[in-house]
Amino acid sequence: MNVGHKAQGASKQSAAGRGLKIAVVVSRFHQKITRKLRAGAEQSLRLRGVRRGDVRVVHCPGAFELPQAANLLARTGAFDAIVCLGAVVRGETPHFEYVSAESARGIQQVALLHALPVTFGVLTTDTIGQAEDRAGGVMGNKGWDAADAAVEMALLRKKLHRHRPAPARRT
Ligand code: INI
Repeated sequence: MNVGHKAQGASKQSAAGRGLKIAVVVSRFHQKITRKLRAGAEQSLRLRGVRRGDVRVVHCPGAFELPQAANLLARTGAFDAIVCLGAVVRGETPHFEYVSAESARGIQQVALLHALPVTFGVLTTDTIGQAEDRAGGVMGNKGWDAADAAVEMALLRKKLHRHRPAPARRT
């Protein structure tokens, strides 16, 4: 599958992600698009050295449920980062605004609540064509970008954790 990664820094290949455990949540709404986002994310993770066996993929109904699924994954404590993938396409109703805003807000909320990188690979477009362009088309693959950001943030989190002050000792 063409995941459009050439346009977005395939030069960043390195094994820095080896040993990281990454969860990927894929929304089933607009599945034709989100499947391509998933392919881009998986390829990006592989190129950064994340092992196939260290990637857990789960599905949820729509972008609205991405934060809920991410929250359940974060609570397991088993992952260094979570990648959220979805596609919200504007229709004739305000539904778009609610779904896209709650998805973005909820994903950031999970990240802050758990001090865990949770990245936003959710397309919010006016048309399906624009979504296709960003899921391995002329505008690259936002699933790839979200996975790349997850690895970078997971490494930053590990680095900063090493510099945490030791917990105060009880006397
Ligand atoms: N979910 C999406 O992921 N993308 C959409 O474009 C979309 N639209 O347009 O309705 C959508 N709706 C479903 C929503 O995410 C929830 O799954 C649903 O409301 C049940 O809670």
